[in-house]
Amino acid sequence: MQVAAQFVTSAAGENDFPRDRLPEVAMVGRSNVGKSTLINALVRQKIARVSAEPGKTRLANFYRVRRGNSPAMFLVDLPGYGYARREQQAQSRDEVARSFARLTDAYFARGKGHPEGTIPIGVVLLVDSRHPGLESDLEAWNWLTSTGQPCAVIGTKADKLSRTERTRHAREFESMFARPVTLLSAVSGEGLDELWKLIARLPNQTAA
Ligand SMILES: Nc1nc2c(ncn2[C@@H]2O[C@H](COP(=O)(O)OP(=O)(O)OP(=O)(O)O)[C@@H](O)[C@H]2O)c(=O)[nH]1
Ligand SMILES: [Mg+2]
Repeated sequence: MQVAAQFVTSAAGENDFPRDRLPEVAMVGRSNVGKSTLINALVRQKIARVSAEPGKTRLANFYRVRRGNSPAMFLVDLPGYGYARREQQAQSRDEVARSFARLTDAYFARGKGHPEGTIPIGVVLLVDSRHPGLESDLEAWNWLTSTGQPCAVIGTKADKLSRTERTRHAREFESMFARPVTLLSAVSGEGLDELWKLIARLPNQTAA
């Protein structure tokens, strides 16, 4: 299916968020989990910057996408959590966590209380398929679900798993998040169609 996609803006805070009131799906996850790579795989273009060095995406990047005849929407690449730049270690990790929290708080606040009505926002938490059970992923999940937005979890980099790991990790993720977790790969393309379907319905779903 044809996908049209363009970069719209990089936002450092609420004043920079786009004014178009389109449905949005935000990609959230630890630094290096594969958020930007996944957006590129979904739209089959290199629009999101992927770097060898983790922690590069420090802003909320908005991409306007249209798949086939579906209505236009935004995919949003949010900064990764759990990462402090080496040169910023003089600054505490807490400060990095706080600046991440400020941006994401401002981002999720837009879903609510706007005079023109709420913006439908869905959240996809990305977790690394190789590493089930990370405390930081569970904390992120608990925080995201507490925002009241509809949320889903997917596992990235499934191409790196053996068959036995795949079965075992899928089970571990399922018990961790109390729901099935689709494992997919930006490299092999496995699971991308399923993710598109999820993206289309998530923003208008009621929160779990
Ligand atoms: N094998 C494999 N590697 C992947 C996959 N997705 C991403 N990667 C690799 O993982 C690394 C991190 O990917 P990014 O897309 O930059 O991760 P990110 O979540 O955007 O990272 P930050 O912007 O730092 O938060 C890159 O080296 C990617 O090539 C995947 O599905 N399979
Ligand atoms: Mg990135």
